[in-house]
Amino acid sequence: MQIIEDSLDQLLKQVAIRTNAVANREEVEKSVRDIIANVVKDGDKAVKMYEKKFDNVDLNNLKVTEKEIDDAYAATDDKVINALKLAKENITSFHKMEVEDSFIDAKKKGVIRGEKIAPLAAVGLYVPGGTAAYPSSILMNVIPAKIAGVGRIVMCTPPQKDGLNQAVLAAAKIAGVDEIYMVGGAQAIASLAYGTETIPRVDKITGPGNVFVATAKKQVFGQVDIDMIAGPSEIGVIAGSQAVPSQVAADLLSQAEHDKLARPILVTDDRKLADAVSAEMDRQVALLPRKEIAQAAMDNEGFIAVVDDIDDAFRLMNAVAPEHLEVQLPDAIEYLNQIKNAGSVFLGFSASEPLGDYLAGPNHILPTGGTARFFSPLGVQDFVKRTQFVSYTREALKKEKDAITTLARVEGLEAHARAIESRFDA
Ligand code: HSO
Ligand code: ZN
Repeated sequence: MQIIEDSLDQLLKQVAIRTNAVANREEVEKSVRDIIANVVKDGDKAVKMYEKKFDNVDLNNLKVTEKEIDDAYAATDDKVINALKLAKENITSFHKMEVEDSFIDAKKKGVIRGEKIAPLAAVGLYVPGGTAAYPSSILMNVIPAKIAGVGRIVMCTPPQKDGLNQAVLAAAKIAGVDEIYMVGGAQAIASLAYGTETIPRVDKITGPGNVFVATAKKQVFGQVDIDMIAGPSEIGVIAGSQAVPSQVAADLLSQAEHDKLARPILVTDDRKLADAVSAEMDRQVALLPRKEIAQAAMDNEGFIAVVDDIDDAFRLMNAVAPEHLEVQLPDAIEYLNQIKNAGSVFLGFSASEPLGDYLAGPNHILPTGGTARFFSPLGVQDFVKRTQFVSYTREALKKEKDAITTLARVEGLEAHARAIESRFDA
């Protein structure tokens, strides 16, 4: 990978150029708009037409049957089932700690105020087709929704030439998905957002997808809620001289193999480590089944930056705001406060990123493309909404009456003022 050694100012400039979000192409926006309009107009008929057009399948039934799901589960290797169950246990115990409580306050005489947290009624999960259909991502999406108390979890995934991926169906069963539909692309997102005769309308759509899916999610936002728009995976590693080059290289490659536009980044204060990691990556990438993808990511997006000291490494990495950040330094936990922008942080020499992708328990649906500046990992909080409430006695209202009517009249809203005063009419 390219090694850059420069002043922090110059490196920060380079990072700013590299992390600008890619604009969506206009034609995609237009065809997605048409697909959504047709699904709204013609429902299942339009969905089947698009499945024929884009996935080349004639679908009679969009819904995957219970039997198909049970058969897939039964056909999945026990080792896979057990690994999924262990992952579920860890993800569940972690996400249970995210649950927020409703509150009620009655400190002021005659006044009750509060906020009630309640689950969304129905959520839709999009699972991409092909090799990007990850069983682990199903657990990561569904478990927080379940813990939040979501009543209905609907999954959409495109039909595949040789049938749906068994491990995906098994994961859906283990996670507790309620129903699965064989629909992909923008037509799936439109169906979930507006509902068809077969596919129910949901309140929120989560899950990654290609540019059509991402564009459709943006276009239906407001009709439904969506999670963040997932971009290619990123891994930032901050490592000092004690790090083991072969391990740093292996971790960088773990995310490089996701996508040709994945972003593996190492920032170090040790030029020798930079050279050794670069050499290791070249050696290891050649041995990977997905070497073309990983190599493209290294060439397109990857870089190694050599900085003066570890404080500068954190400054630079905060500007990158990577999806995953590994801190391969002794006493790594001591640096937690220096990390301002990162989706998920892996502390110490043994916390290799795939630990978080599969098993540790924190979510792996994370902000990418620099959006860790303002977005958070997917969690229980994403599947609830808050409703606030108040109750006042007449005496309590009397004390605030003048302030309310004053503000109402300053805004020229006489009926507001009179509504309050009506409680005190003789
Ligand atoms: N690293 C990916 C998630 C994933 N990895 C799924 C393996 N499977 C998200 O950034
Ligand atoms: Zn991964």
